[in-house]
Amino acid sequence: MHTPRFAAVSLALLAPLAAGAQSAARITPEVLTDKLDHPWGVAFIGDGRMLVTERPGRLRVVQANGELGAPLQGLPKIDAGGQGGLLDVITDSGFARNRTLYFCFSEPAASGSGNSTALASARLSDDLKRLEQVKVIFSQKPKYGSNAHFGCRIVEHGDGTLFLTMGDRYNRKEDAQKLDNHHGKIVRIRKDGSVPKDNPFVGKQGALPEIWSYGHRNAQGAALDANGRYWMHEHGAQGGDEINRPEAGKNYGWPVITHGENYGGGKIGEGISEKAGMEQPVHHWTPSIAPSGMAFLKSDKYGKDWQGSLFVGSLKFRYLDRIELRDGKVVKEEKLLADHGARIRDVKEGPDGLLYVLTDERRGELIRLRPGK
Ligand SMILES: [Ca+2]
Repeated sequence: MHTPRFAAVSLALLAPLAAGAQSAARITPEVLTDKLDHPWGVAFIGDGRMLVTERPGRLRVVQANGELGAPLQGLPKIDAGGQGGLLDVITDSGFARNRTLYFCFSEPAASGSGNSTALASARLSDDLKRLEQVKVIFSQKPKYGSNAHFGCRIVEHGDGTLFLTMGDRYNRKEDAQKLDNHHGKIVRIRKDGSVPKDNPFVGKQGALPEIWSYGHRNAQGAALDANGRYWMHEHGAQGGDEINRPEAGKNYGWPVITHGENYGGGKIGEGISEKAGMEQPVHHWTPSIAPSGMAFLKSDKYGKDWQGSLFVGSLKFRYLDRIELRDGKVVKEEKLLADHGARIRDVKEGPDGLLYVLTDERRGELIRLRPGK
């Protein structure tokens, strides 16, 4: 059995931030396991157990003490490689009754080459060893030959629909402004894969009816806030990573407007950052932090002033960002886990009110953040 390892948070690294020392003392990272290969998403299935995806194409049950189960049987064919593979997983809001989960992955084309992001539902077997009734309920169109920008964060909305983020596939950024494809979009579907009648482009000639919002680049984080509103963040290019609160039918600007530039310099699109008919982000990061994972903290386990904070992982700068919002604007950011030195892939609040973090490494970790030293 794997013994959890404890590490103290260095106060020195967090000292430049206002109130950083006070907050740093508030968490102790408890590494439950470091035996995950590029873990991407974590979901909670009761009794302290979790489901964790590994990008190469495995889904495992992890016990409360960090012990890993064997990979679950029953996954569909996955086109793993580059940024693609088995990506996010969530449990249904009725999981305790129906044992249903949803996962997304890079799906190979049925024939020929190419892939795209797909979303599947399944039932977790009673013995926790396999997936049953696996059904692909949505496939991003078109299939395309790229191993980048799959997006792939799943959120169940309060109305029972599923929101899925999808990237622009890196080389197809112009598609993000066109409604005849799913590149650079957020889609909203029902749990059986059907299209809700009140989706914004239902009945519009030439538009795919699953689309909720468009003009996105590559979103690897999404979450509901305490009021049930849907938020997400997305990678910019060089600079211009964004937090958005996508609303039905709206255009979030990529690649026409951005606060970033091309890798190595040079303007993107029209080289402008605002335009009529295109939404401004709630917040943008330049330089890019390469965000992944997103959670609004509901519990007061870390003190009242952390309750409601937004947590976002940084892959590039290797920290967990705690973000305070007021009136829909970012008023404060605080770097956590900076001395842990790992690319943060996902962050979720568990049923115990504690935060859980995945690190994007070959020996990837599942970390529980314990309150206090
Ligand atoms: Ca934008």
